[in-house]
This record gives sequence, C-alpha cells and structure tokens, in this order.
Amino acid sequence: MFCYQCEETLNGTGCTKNGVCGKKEDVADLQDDLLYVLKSIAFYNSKARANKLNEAKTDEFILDGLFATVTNTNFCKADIQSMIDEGFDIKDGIKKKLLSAKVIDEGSSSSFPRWIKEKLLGAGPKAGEPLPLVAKVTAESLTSINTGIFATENEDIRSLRELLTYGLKGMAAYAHHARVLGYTDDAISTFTEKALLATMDDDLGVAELVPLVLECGSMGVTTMALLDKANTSTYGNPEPTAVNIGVRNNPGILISGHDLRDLEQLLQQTQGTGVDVYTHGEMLPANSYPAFKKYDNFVGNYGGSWWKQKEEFEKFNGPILMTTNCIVPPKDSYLDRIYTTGVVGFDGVKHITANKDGTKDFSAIISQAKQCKPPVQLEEGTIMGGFAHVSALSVADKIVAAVKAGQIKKFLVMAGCDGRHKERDYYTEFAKALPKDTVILTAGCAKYRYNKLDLGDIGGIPRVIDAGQCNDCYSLVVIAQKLAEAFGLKDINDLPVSYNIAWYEQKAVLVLLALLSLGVKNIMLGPTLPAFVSPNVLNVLVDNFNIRPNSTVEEDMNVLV
Ligand code: SF4
Ligand code: SF3
Repeated sequence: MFCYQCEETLNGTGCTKNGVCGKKEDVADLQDDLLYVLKSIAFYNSKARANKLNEAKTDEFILDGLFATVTNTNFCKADIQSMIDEGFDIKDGIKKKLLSAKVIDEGSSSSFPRWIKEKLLGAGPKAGEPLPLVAKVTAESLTSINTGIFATENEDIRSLRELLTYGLKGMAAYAHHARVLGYTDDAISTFTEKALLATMDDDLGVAELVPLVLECGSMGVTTMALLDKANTSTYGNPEPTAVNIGVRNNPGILISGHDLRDLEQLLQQTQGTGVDVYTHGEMLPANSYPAFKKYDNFVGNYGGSWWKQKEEFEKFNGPILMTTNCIVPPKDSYLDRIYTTGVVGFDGVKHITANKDGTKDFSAIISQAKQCKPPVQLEEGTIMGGFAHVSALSVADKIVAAVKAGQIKKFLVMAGCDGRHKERDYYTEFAKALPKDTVILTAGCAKYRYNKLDLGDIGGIPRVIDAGQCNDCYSLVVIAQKLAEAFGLKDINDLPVSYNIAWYEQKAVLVLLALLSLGVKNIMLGPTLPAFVSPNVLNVLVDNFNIRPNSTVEEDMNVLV
C-alpha cells in the first residue's frame, strides 16, 4: 500500500500501512487495482464512444468507481472487489461489442499505441521484471501487475499523473450527484476516459500533462456548473437562512454527505412519523433550499464538520445516514445505528441500496429512530447560510457600493475542507484576526472553523458569506466574475479578493484546478502542500500561478489583506 492522496497522509509523505483515515492495506491495494481496471474499460469505451456504441451504464460505472476511491468514502473490501469483478465484465462486454461491430478485430491490437499494448493488452515484460510491470488486464493477471503509484518511476510524471487522477476523482463525485438528479454531460465522461488513459501513456511528458491537468480544472468548472443547475432546478435557489443548531425533543435521523436527493427522500418518508431530520457536516447547506424548508420535521444542523463525527454521532442518539464522504471508522457506541448509501461503504455497517429507479427505502432507519432517544443538545442558536450565486448577486449592488465607499476593503475566499489536525486552528485564528472591513467568502466544510464566530456584518452584508457545499465553489466563481463585470475589470485577479484555501481530499484538488483553469493567481494553500506535488511540479505551479503555502496568521495577514 502507498497512498498520499489527502492532506492528512502519514508524516506528510504517504500512508504505507493502514491509512491515517482508517483505510486498510488490502482495501488500498484493491482501490489501486480498481483504478487500473477503470483504465482498461476507458480504453475500450473510448473506442465505443467514437463509434456511438457506448452505454450510459459504463459512464456511470467509471465515475462511481473513481468516486468510491475518494478519501473517507468506501472502506469495504467486498465492495471494491465486486466493483473490480463487475469492471471486468463491463470491459469484456464492450470488447465483444467492438469486435462484433468490427471496430476492432483480434489482430487490430498491432495498430494500438505501444503503451496500450504494453500496459493494457499484454505484450510487455513479465511480472517481477522492473517497473512498469505489465500484463493483460484480467482477474488472474491483476495480482501480478503493479497497479500502485510507484509503477511510474519518474517523480514529476508520477506527480502529474496523480494530480490528474485526484482531480478526476473529485469531478466524478460531483458528476454522480448531478446524475442522480437526471443531469449528465457526455463531455465529462469523454474527458475522464481521455485523462485516465493519459495517466498510462509514457509518450506524454510534463509539457503534455500540465495542460491536461488544467483541462481537468476547466472540466471541473463544467461539472460544478452542471451540479449547480441540477440542485437549483430541482430544489430552487438557496436563500439566505438562519439555520438552527439546537435540537428538539423528538427522536431524530442525522444525514451527512453531499447528496440532496437522499435528503429529499428521507424528508418525504419521515413526514408524519414523529421523527425529526438534522443535517451534519457538508449537508448543512441543504437547510437553505426552498424545497426542503417546507418539511416541518427538518430541524436544522447538528454538530460540526466530518472529523468530529465520533463524538457527535455518539451524542446524537438516533440513526445516522452517510450519503457520501466523509465517513470515519465508526465507534462501537453507534455502529448499530449508522448506515451507508450510494458509493459509501464500511465493513459491518448496514447499507441502503437504491432501487432501479433511484428511489431508496429508508423505513428501516425510520423505525430504528422511533426507538431512540432525542439527540443531546450540543449548542443552540443559528448560523447563516444560503448565499449561493443567485442570492449573493441579488445584493450585488449593495456589495459594490460598500466596496466603492471603502466599507469593504477585501474579500477572502476561505473555501475548501476541514480536517482533524490541530494546525487547522490557524483558520479560526485567521478569521478572528481579519480586519472588520473584510468579508469571508466560503464553501465546503472548511467553514466550520469560523462559521460559529460572531464576526458581525458590514451594513447588513454578513462578514461570512457561505455559498454552500464544496461544489458550490462554483457560486464563488460566478460571484467573482459578476463583481469583476460590475467594477469594469477584465481580469478577476484585479478584484480585491485574496484566496486562503484549505484542502483535505480530492474534491478540493478539483476545486483548486478549477480556479487555476480560470486563471486565478496567488492562491495560498494549506495547512500543508500536497505530498504528491513534486518539487518540479510545484515550481510549475509557482511560476505560472504563484501558488504559495500558508504560514503564520500574522505573516499571511500581511500578504493577503
Ligand atoms: Fe492516507 Fe489519506 Fe490515503 Fe487515507 S486517503 S490512506 S489518510 S493518504
Ligand atoms: Fe468536507 Fe469531506 Fe472536503 Fe465537501 S465533507 S469538503 S472534507
């Protein structure tokens, strides 16, 4: 096992024996194998796509396979193994179809590129020979192939291949949420296949991979825009909302993750049952959607961000539904009342599977909830949310006037993820130390580091403008573009906006690439730089985008404000 895809990787270098996240060695190795199988499917499916022979279920499989390998998503060996098995069937099915349509014939592999033959079709060195090890991709041969990160010897190529792969994982997660609401875009799958294959192509060097990484960012913007459309067309535009953080005296169900369709179904099914529904972590922004506000048993948000779940789930007393990342290995105290759904999985945790039409039966969770005590109150009061692009831009005139009058000097984009390390106190201290004429723009679970501070407002404009989930960084982009227009600026880098981004998992990698693809410069990134970025790749990012690591609150305040 070797995994360094997240910010909390061991010693800032890589997890080698069980992840810091709790991912076991066997699961990590199987996830590498799954990625490899996805690449072999991508090879055949790109040919099928070019000949209009591709099927939606293959696109879904590739994207969901990628999503399952995102940090804190699926820890279940049987789940990953069954995806690998299904992957072989899918790949063989496409190959058969291509053969019968005469797109390929058994002899046509001679015309495939050398690296495809070596790495995916089986004409290279034997197992045990120096890297890259190659063999035909079958269930039997997979055990002898090095599917791990170090199959790529060159440090810079490896770094760019991994950067691209992690961007794809984040994109796949967002594409999944859009798809369950009926929104898909062929361009996302076409790019995903191209990029997966590029991570195997030894003919591509740094000069070719860097533009591809930026293309991933721009496809990330497309994907986030699609998800924004899916969410807002289905559930309305989020409205500024004071979200209750206290509890009521009924039994409750806690729903976490990013999937709004799951929330909708849970709210429908809990109507009239006497069971309340609360959000946790990244589900908090759901409280601001008009379509959910009509449910009188939708109480508010419980607790903080993902890494506090062990303590908070214990105190919640009722069942918990994990719809996406971030699940952490559950404690025994609530193991019998935590459930997974979608691509999430954990050994020993009950899983709710979707029916063919996408509906889910949550009756087991609801009947368990009825037997549970109400949640223990953790805090009381409200936190403000719901400033996605439509509501934020409805007060654009006010914002522009406040900037022109000198009441707002700077906007700080403090989006991204939260994490468990103590050094993330930096973000709370940074928010506290900001001058009173600054406004924080946020999205993602990073906000929990400061969204309960009383930072006040500037003439009615809250000093923390929360656009929503990490994918709602798209809203921040729209807001920045509209503000640039209002100020008559051609370049968004000329706006009074600084970026102090916190990252943890691969969705944040995609968001970062999305910002770079839009030409955003001078992003400060923390709390540490990614272990998978090699010194040379970092130089490229510094030279072209002036990316920089964060430092101390005092130093960064001087730089950013
Ligand atoms: Fe380690 Fe992060 Fe990979 Fe988990 S996801 S194994 S913590 S690098
Ligand atoms: Fe958070 Fe996991 Fe990244 Fe969606 S829920 S931002 S960490």
